[in-house]
Amino acid sequence: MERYWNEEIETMSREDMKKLQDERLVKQVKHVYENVPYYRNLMDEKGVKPEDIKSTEDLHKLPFLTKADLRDAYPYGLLAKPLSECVRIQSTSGTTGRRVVAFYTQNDIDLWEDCCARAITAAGGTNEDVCQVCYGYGLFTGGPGLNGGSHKVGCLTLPMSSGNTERQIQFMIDLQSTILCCTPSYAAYIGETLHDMGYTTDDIKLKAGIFGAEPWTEEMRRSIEKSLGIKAYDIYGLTETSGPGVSFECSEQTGMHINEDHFIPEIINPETGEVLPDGETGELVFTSITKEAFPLLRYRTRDLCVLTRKKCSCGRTLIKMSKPMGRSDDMLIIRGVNVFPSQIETVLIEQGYTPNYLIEVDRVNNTDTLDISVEMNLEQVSGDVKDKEKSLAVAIKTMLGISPKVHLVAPKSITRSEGKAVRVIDRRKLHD
Ligand code: DLL
Repeated sequence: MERYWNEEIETMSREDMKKLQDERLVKQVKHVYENVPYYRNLMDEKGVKPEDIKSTEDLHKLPFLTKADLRDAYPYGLLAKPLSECVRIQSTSGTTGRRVVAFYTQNDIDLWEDCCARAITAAGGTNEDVCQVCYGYGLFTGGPGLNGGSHKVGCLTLPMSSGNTERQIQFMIDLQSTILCCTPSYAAYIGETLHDMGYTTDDIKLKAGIFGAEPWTEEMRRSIEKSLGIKAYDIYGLTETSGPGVSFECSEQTGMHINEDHFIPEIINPETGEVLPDGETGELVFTSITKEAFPLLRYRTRDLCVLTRKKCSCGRTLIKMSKPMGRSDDMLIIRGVNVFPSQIETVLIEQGYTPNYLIEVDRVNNTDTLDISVEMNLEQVSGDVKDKEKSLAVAIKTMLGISPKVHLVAPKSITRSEGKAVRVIDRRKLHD
């Protein structure tokens, strides 16, 4: 039987949800206009007043906010509450430019943790569970968010953070963890280490994993499910919108339900900003209608996905977003062709390779080059490696339309990830 954390909200009729969103949106726009001069200026420039926003139908009248605005306004420029009412900051793990700093009142933390509790409950979590949280703790939102959600549900919470993988497994066995929360790439690494240590899935009690913070494919999902003997659930979010828990997967595993009582989603054409109908792929935009300290309106996530309102077998009425195929700025343009690392991952796993790979792009004599190093497992090492490289290159060409150079490399030679995996090195950027 499907469990809900907040059945009333999660299964609310569309009419009631719309009413709730309308009310909250009107209030939020007023709150932002009155308290955030930066956004007030943007609204004034566009000639929009809070009174013009009466319902979600008026959302399109509001200006967008982008990461560039967050950088401009760093650190306090988008704060909508006095510092005396803020109790926490979290920040992005970003390596370029200024970090994004997000602020929380106590109420913001409560609502955020509540969203994570919904995700844990949808993955089957109850107060009988032992929940091992191996997302990073600290400024990154993964650890604190899932930790708070796990407490709310009443799970015995193991605040492991990432790293020290053999110790993770020892705790998993000794304490009989039933739920694992980490990035999918770290989950794959934990699965691999479990088997390397001589254990099997019979030695652990895990039943579910809650994995997110980076793009991962269906093929990767199946591979993790097999190596850990679990059902793997996706979870999505970003620092700017509090962190994990903006959306989460249910037992149907066909996309993530968005917590629409807190976040109104839109899909736009990333080039023109035009709002697209449900079912079309575009950039996801969120308006947070309950956040007090850092309430972003029409924030452009740069994540590309599709929204669907198809009825879900779990009974939730919350709209669903597809797995983001990557950020619009993660997309590689190689010899004029759009390439997402996730497309390459799909082919590799389908062809029986490990999810350990590195994509390197460069420009030689004005031509883009694409080199993909793929790790073999022990059985793959025997036989004609050159032949295998050729046939993998053909399979990737069929998917992408361009030819890569494939290098099959020795087992364990590609660095494992304990957080967000780095799968692409684009050297063209270094020459520019
Ligand atoms: O990654 C928050 C998070 C923590 C989500 C733990 C889920 C689990 P940021 O570091 O700000 O926040 O990165 C946000 O990561 O815009 C997406 O591009 C990507 N991302 C997050 N979840 C997913 C997912 C956290 N399930 C950025 N699938 C987002 C694909 C994801 N990409």
